[in-house]
Amino acid sequence: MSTHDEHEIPLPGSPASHAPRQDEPRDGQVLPPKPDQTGPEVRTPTGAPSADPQEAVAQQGDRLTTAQGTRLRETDHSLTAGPRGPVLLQDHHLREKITHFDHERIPERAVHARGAAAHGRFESNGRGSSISRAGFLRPGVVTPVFVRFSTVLGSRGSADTVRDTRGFATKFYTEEGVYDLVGNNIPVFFIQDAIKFPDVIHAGKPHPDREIPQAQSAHDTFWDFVSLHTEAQHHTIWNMSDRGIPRSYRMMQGFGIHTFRMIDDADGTVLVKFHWRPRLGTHGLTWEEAQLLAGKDPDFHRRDLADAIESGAFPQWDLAVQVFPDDEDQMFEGIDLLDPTKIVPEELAPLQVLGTMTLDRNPMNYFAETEQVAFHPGHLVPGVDVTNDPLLQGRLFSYIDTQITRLGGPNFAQLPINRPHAAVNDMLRDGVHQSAVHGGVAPYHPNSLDGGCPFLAGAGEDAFIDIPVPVGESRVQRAAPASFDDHFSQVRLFFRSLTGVEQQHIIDAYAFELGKCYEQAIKERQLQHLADIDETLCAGVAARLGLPAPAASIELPDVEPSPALRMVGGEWPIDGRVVGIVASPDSDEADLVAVRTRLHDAGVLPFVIAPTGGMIGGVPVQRSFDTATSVELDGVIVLAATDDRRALALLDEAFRHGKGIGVEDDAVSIFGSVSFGAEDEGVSTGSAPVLADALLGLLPGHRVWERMASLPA
Ligand code: HDE
Repeated sequence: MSTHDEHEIPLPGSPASHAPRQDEPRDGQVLPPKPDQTGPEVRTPTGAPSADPQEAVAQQGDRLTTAQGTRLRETDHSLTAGPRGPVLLQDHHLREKITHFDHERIPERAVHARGAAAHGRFESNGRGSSISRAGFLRPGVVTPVFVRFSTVLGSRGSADTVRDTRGFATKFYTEEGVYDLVGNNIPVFFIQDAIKFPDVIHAGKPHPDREIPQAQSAHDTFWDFVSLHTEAQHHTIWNMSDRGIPRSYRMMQGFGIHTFRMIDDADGTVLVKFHWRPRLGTHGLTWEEAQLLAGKDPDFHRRDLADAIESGAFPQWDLAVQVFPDDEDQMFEGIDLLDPTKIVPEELAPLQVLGTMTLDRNPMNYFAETEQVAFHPGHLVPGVDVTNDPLLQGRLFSYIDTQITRLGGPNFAQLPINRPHAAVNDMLRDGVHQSAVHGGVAPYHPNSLDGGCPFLAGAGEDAFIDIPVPVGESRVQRAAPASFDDHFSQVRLFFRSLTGVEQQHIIDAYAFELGKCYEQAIKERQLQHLADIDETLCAGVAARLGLPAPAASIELPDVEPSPALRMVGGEWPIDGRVVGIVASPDSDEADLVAVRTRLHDAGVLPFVIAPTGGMIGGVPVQRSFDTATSVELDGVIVLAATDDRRALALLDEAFRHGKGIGVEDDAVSIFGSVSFGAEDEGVSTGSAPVLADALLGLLPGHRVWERMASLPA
């Protein structure tokens, strides 16, 4: 054994013990810290930059330390008895590092495991003050928010673009405490009573024997449940529509689903339903796009949200409410407001906008923020309260309960992302992961030892109040009210309100999902429900399954369509849309720069696509033919003729998915090799600037709908 080995523990007085410390500058030996390692930024618990060093939560100083703050010189080699000897148990750094790693994962959420989130702010326009005393709804009040979007069924590593409901959960850090609006992108739910939640989720999750399929509803147990449980038919048809495969989290509506109660300054109450309206419009993928993306970019929605925010295309939503009188029967136009499987059409109760939310900051750390955030529909502030909706009542129990397992104890409200911005003075004490150091000796009420503190809010001070709503003189029972019985007329309302192309997509989705089931009886049972919803719907799906279409078994009234339910139609801002520019090293650089600049100036992200990576003149290539995919693009401009099959496939897909395509005059020879021509709808030819303008004219409509197959009018 060499007595001067570099990794040997030096004895006092031996030459090695005089070696310079690693952090002492030594010529050519110490690398400067990387830019993101120089003095970490000081941030508040929820990640906002702060000038106050007391608010720092992690990573003080720029030298590596143990968890106890002892500086380290070495972290790449375990402590061994000699260069080839065994590792010593005394290596506390090794053991600390590995032990911590062994416990890095926490249980994923039982539902909504896969998600992405962002910070932002909600600015109130003050209109809510007439119906609610909530401080965050007063005129001009700006409240920090954290929003987490999610799928429901898949596990944490599943693909983003699967057909599923999306979670849309918002945490408002108001001055009166945290308010959580824990909603979905679909305004109704599968079930009317929380007691059935484990059933519907067990049915939707992978089969217990082989644990397949992942993150899908296209399997027997799901369709077994929803066909046996007719109240699920309404939510299910929304899932089968393009709402089940959103184009982007930024282009999704959000709904509180349940009816909530608002309380004004004079204790007057109204009932409300919450809606988030995306400024960019509500848009879906096509099913083929969604399937391709699940393989080519399983992180598509997560990436889209982060990229848009990073590039300054901050997504925005208006928060709106439908308002109803708080009558004793809690019905509106024959619709039971306590039934979470029903909507109130916007034509009957228009949306009233209360303010606007802007998401403008990506999380700094996925685990600390997106994974550890804990929402709960019972996180309420003065002025917003719950109703007797039996689904909501069950949720009020579930969320805290699940966090105790998921976040390892009852103190998860102390995690930085969950900490209220309002002052907290509770009497909750101790427990696993207690990180507060509470003063005083009397965490009970009333007390005299701590001078009576904490005191209760006095009359005239704002505080949460329990409104004495009547509960009637009922007897206990296990049954739903008769007003929850109609499971079909709003399903019909949804289908018949949509455009032909949206209806066709619903037929395609049922055909796929039921086509993946093995049990004939399940398909037939579901076809019977489709017959009761709409004859054309049933006939379209039955034909694709190769089964006879049954006749309707119930008589439903005709419905007044609700055009507000349509996604197709209208023009929308195009901020953050992505356009591919197919070019080659032979392309005219001036044309390329002109197209790029024109798109960029319009708020669109231009991606230069070329046979290989590198540069075209001074322009960097973002995607090579190896990495480019049609499904991340909203339109394509071709500046270079090509016969590469990958580029031609990209163009064919873009055409099939209804995307605008522009082909420069020099590149028209591609028409001989693709499935479309210059005369097709939404395909233009001409000079580079003309093509950019033509495409910018198409993007606000989301797709060239004329090209997509539609039900006959
Ligand atoms: Fe949830 N739900 N849920 N849910 N939910 C959870 O809480 C539950 C329901 C929703 O991004 C869980 O922290 C029950 C409706 C969202 O962290 C859990 C019932 C709506 C999220 C739970 C429902 C939602 C959850 C799992 C039937 C729309 C993700 C992890 C009564 C209004 C929040 C967690 C995030 C998460 C229970 C029904 C929305 C198990 C019992 C209806 C957006 O507690």
